[in-house]
Amino acid sequence: MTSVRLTAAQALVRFLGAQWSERDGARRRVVSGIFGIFGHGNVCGLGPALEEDEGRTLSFHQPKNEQAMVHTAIGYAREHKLLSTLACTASIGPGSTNMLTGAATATVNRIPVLLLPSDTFANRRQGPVMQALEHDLEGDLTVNDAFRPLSAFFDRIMRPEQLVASLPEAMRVLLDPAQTGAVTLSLHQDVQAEAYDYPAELFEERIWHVTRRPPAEAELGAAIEALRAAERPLVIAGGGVHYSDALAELARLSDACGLPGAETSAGKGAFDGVELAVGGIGVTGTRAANALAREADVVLHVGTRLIDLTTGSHSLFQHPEVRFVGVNIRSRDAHKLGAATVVADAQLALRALADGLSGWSAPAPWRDRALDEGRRWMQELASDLAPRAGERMTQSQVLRTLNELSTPGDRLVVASGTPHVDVHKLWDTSGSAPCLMEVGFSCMGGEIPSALGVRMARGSEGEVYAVIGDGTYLMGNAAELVTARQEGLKLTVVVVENGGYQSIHGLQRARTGRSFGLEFGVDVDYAANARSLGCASFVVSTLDELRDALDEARGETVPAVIVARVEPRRLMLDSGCWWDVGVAQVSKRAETRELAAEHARGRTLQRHYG
Ligand SMILES: Cc1ncc(C[n+]2csc(CCOP(=O)(O)OP(=O)(O)O)c2C)c(N)n1
Ligand SMILES: [Mg+2]
Repeated sequence: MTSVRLTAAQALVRFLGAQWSERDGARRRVVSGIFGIFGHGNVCGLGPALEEDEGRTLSFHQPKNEQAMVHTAIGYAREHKLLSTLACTASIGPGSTNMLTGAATATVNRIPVLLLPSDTFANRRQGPVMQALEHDLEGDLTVNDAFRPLSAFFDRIMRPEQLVASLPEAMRVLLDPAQTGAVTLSLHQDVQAEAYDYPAELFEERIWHVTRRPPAEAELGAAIEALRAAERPLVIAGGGVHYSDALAELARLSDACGLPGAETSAGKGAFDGVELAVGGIGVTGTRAANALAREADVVLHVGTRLIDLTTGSHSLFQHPEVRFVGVNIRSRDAHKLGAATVVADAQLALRALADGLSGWSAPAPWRDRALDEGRRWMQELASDLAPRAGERMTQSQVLRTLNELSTPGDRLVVASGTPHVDVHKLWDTSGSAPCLMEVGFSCMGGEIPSALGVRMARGSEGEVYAVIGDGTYLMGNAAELVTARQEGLKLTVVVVENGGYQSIHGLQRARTGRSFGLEFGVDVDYAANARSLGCASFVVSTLDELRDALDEARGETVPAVIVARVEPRRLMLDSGCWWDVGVAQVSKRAETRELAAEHARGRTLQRHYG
């Protein structure tokens, strides 16, 4: 057996450069680049290995914050439909723990990212090193153990030869759509630099075939039977439909069988161009989708993990005999709501369902109902979007304008605050930009770095927009605009200035009747801040100014930031879907007690679906 003498870090870099994914005949690098901030934990171990990587198989990029680089990897992986991602290296201690929120975002949303936190010395000759945890009971515990519950796969590399077993396992998990998430290899700083005679085969090119799991006949039969019995069927499409590239199959099923279709946040755009599309579902969805959901007797959920925003905290489906059919590559998700399950790739499962349902269609009155509800929602939306006397422009008008001026080659990234709520309700993807919504973790600060990842994946094509609130701008990761400049990557960020954490403020006022701790009360010059980071910046207070700014921003080569000053407390029309939050059972204030009691009455809608 031939061997190659390398440090663990060199072996890691060489291995990653030889890994490819393949699906439907298209090959991509599993990990095509690495983001990193060096500290003493990785600067002399992984650092030289990257610098000396002669083939430059891994491009190196320097972010400004470790959490941000994980979000960048998430955006990159989503744009590549989870078939390619980025690695992230951080120094021991705070550099590594800064990645925890990113790890959680990736794993909660089932998005592959490769995390390489640095760790203490495996040999422990130094005594407690700076940043060691020194746990009283567990001598081998370090702060990096916090990654364990947040990772789809975790391994601590305590000897260089462990990589021979660990690296292929890391690749397997990254590319398994039923298991993927943050894959974390915690690298002791001494081990990174230690040499070993690695088997040469480890570095041979390897193609990881990402196969599509076909549906099992028995599951398919039961699902078809359940759907054929439906009088009021509804389909809910989640992010899995996008990752599986199953939009055409979904459209064919819906069109052929007259199935109304609703989208989760991650599934936004899944029913693009479909006649019976009724938009977003759940708490942030449309009244049309929610009206149908309340009466649906069979709900087919595809590629969704059915979080509370989607199901209205298990209150949305009110038909007394409602049944569910779950299509998902993850068995756990397929089984949710007591569904008849089809554990399979969405594209194959939807194709098989359409074949099996051939000749059957949902009753005409229900199809007409979907069209009526859709029309009514459009009217309600139009009147909600109309200017009101005495009001400044609203966030929803800003989004509608951006929607009108965007093209299918553009991308929109949203994750938190009212931007994600409003985009789910009003953004029309047909003829406009597809949306990447991260609402599974809804991480404030994920947007700009994630948009950067989308831009890296797309090259120079189109515009990549991130729409964020002012609170999100202040919370952090706006410094990634500097990274964008360094990398020559163009982004346009729309910062909606409403003077506070207004989404939560709206919730607070609705559930407690109070206003406490959520508005800023100071002015901030966001445009000047963005300029200081080297961005082109604009401040707009009218929709005409916004149109001009968007036009100018398109022509910019540096990142652009558009600050939109909107009516501060104006929220969009509600979705008609109840949502459970913990409300106070005791309060000194009568209004809070009344609102809490009203909220608690909503709990009578909650059901156990099996
Ligand atoms: C990292 C993080 N912290 C806290 C929250 C809870 N949260 C959700 S929205 C929000 C306020 C967002 O404020 P802003 O970005 O100004 O948007 P707005 O609500 O005003 O539209 C908060 C605090 C979160 N989602 N993410
Ligand atoms: Mg705000």
